[in-house]
Amino acid sequence: GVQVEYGDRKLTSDAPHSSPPTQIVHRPSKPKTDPQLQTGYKWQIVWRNVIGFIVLHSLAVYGFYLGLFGYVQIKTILFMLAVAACSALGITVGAHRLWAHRCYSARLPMRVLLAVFQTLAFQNHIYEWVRDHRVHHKFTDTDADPHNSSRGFFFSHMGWLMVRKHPDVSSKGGAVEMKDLEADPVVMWQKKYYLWLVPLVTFLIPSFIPYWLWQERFWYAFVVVGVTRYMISLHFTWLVNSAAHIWGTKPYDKNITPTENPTVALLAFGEGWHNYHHAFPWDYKAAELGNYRLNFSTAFIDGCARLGLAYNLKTANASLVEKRSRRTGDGTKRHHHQHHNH
Ligand code: ST9
Ligand code: ZN
Ligand code: ZN
Repeated sequence: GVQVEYGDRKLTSDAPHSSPPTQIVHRPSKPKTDPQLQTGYKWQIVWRNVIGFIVLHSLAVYGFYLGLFGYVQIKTILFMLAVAACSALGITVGAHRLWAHRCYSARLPMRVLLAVFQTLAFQNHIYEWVRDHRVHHKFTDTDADPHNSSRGFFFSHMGWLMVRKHPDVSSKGGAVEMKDLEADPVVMWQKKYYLWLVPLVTFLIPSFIPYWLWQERFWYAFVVVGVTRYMISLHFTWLVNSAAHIWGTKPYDKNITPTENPTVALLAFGEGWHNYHHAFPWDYKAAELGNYRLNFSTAFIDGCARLGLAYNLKTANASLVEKRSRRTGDGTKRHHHQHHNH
């Protein structure tokens, strides 16, 4: 791989006039102002992923062309939207609110369905997705955060998937609890067969269905329903880590980077109310606002609860939210003043 310097001071030992690395490592420990300089971390590009993303983006541009200029049938486009919605639920309702945060419990049929949907999304298997996400919550915006937003928009959006992880991610992340997932046979089965499931579930089956059922060209279905749909949902997901850690208000906690971002909430099925989510990560709504405001995932969980498939739904009550907001919020939340009418 290619080594690129990270940080603003030179730490390489191969330069003849710089001090050998041992002297840096054994320096008497001072207050650590910049831990990156202490560890001598350099980022290392993973070209396999860079090339993969270039190919996928090129195919997605072609997919937009096929869709916008009428090369594919309307049925194929509608099917693409349905597949995209299922994969989004696999991430929001499944990987995120069920498996990463345990905001509610789900019966076996629901877990199986969510695992299939999560496989459609091809965002790593549930176990790896959850481990990265729990580490993100525990060490937000430090070097141990896999998509540390203090390294800029591009890194937190997709750059983190094209370089080796910072050593802190595994050293500190190793302490994160994962026993609950190891006890879930659905999660462990998907982990075991993930390499086989991805080509089949993410790409082949969604491309064959339009070909079999309404004689779409297989190649067109692959480009539109497989690749283009995948890239759109990846970018919408990534916006939660980039845009919703940069732009927006902080009504619940002004001391953290996550924000309330309605645009991201719209595109990411309700996951853009990210300041609230980091303040109350165990809330199954991942938002304070009621009436399913830009939050289809919450409506889906409520529907499953009505069918008896989801239970133990956890949510923060109004007074708890109010208290937190008054204590640490930035003042953008409308407080409900108590009216003394008598
Ligand atoms: C993708 C994921 O896109 C997106 C996640 C977004 C999350 C958003 C969350 C927001 C809320 C929900 C929003 C929903 C919105 C829905 C909208 C819908 C429209 N802890 O990883 P390795 C250790 S994936 C503890 O290989 P490298 C561990 O021992 C896209 N330990 O590191 C591990 O070994 P093992 C498709 C950890 O070599 C070892 O380190 N996928 C942790 O630095 C090596 O791990 C890709 O593009 C941890 N967190 O490689 C693949 N992490 O696993 C990308 C690691 O055996 N991935 N360890 O236990 C890769 O190729 C590589 O991971 C790498 C780093 C090159 C990025
Ligand atoms: Zn976050
Ligand atoms: Zn979360």
